[in-house]
Amino acid sequence: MHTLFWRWSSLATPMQLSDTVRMSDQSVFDVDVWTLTRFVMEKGRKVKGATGELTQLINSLLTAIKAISSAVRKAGLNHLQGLAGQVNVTGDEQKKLDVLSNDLVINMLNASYGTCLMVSEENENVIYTPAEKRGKYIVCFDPLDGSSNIDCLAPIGTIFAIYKRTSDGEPTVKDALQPGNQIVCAGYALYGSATVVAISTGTGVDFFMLDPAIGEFILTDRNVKIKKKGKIYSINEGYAKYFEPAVNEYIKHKKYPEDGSAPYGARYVGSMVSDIHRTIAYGGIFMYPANEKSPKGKLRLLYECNPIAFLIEQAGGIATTGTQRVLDIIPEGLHQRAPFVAGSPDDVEEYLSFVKKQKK
Ligand code: AMP
Ligand code: P6P
Repeated sequence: MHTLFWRWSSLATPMQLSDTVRMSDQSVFDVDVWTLTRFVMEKGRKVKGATGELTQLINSLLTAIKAISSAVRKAGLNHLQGLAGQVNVTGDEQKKLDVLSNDLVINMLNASYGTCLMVSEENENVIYTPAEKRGKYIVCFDPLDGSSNIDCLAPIGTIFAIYKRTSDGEPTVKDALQPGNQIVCAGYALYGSATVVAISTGTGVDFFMLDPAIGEFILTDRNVKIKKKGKIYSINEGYAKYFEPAVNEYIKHKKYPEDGSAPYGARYVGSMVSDIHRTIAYGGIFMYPANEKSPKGKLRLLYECNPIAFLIEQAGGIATTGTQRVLDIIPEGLHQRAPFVAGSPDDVEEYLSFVKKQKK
């Protein structure tokens, strides 16, 4: 009798049906399913000298993500929506789900014995792993990004970036202030119509969908690549009054193309993970540039810009501040902001041509 994992054939990756057992109701039993846990273990086993610490850390993080997914979907029933009354480091009022998600990630990472230090959007200072549980990794994360969308049930997400410590002895804040080009692993979870994890350890991006029936993330898209050019631009045009001229010139070009091409579609959720996942899946450009009100933009470098820039580049896209590659920024502060424009290479290059024109 097989140990049976089943899922709807529509989610199946193109695989030999010999690996699955078709049932009368058209669902299929996958007796050799590729879960994210298995995928990460397989990758780790292939690395000479790997101790399994990173694998254990990633799988512990997945436990937190599964629990957050469950909490997000029950928030209305469990009265987890609404304000927790506290205010986080960025001055946003903390919602109960924010606090719960932050605690889940911190506890699961401490329990992984893989981290020595963490940076969370919800904590002003670094979080040190208790000495007896320390490993060699630093994790920068936003436990629940887009939380202003919680009460209207719009998609929200968790974002993380994992670095290897550079110091010996006691970990310090300096271990967390590494440029994004040092990232060992980065990913996001999107709590949307389904829960999906996009993850990369530097050899491409893979998508995994949560199958709630078995509580496992199932591989659905292998080595995802972003389109060279898309048809969607994504920016909060409510700030147009404060944008630099090049940004408004670029947006105008997308709406009224002078070359006879079709105008782009506009999409903006206001939840970075949701806007980015669509950009990777469909192509196009996502923009949160600097503006008069926010000279460095709004998005945080360590736990929004860097992990997303890493994934975008792994998918064949470009992530820039408008003047430099996001991943090359040398961080100076835990919660510093960075202008962020990312997506299909042809679209980002076209935006940069408008920035260059403005400088002349
Ligand atoms: P470890 O000793 O298990 O923490 O692994 C040492 C290094 O091997 C990590 O920093 C990664 O660069 C690589 N590595 C280990 N496990 C994995 C994995 N599951 N996927 C990709 N790379 C891995
Ligand atoms: P605005 C959510 O608060 C967030 O940090 C990102 O997820 C999102 O992309 C951005 O802010 C939205 O900001 O100013 O357009 O509401």
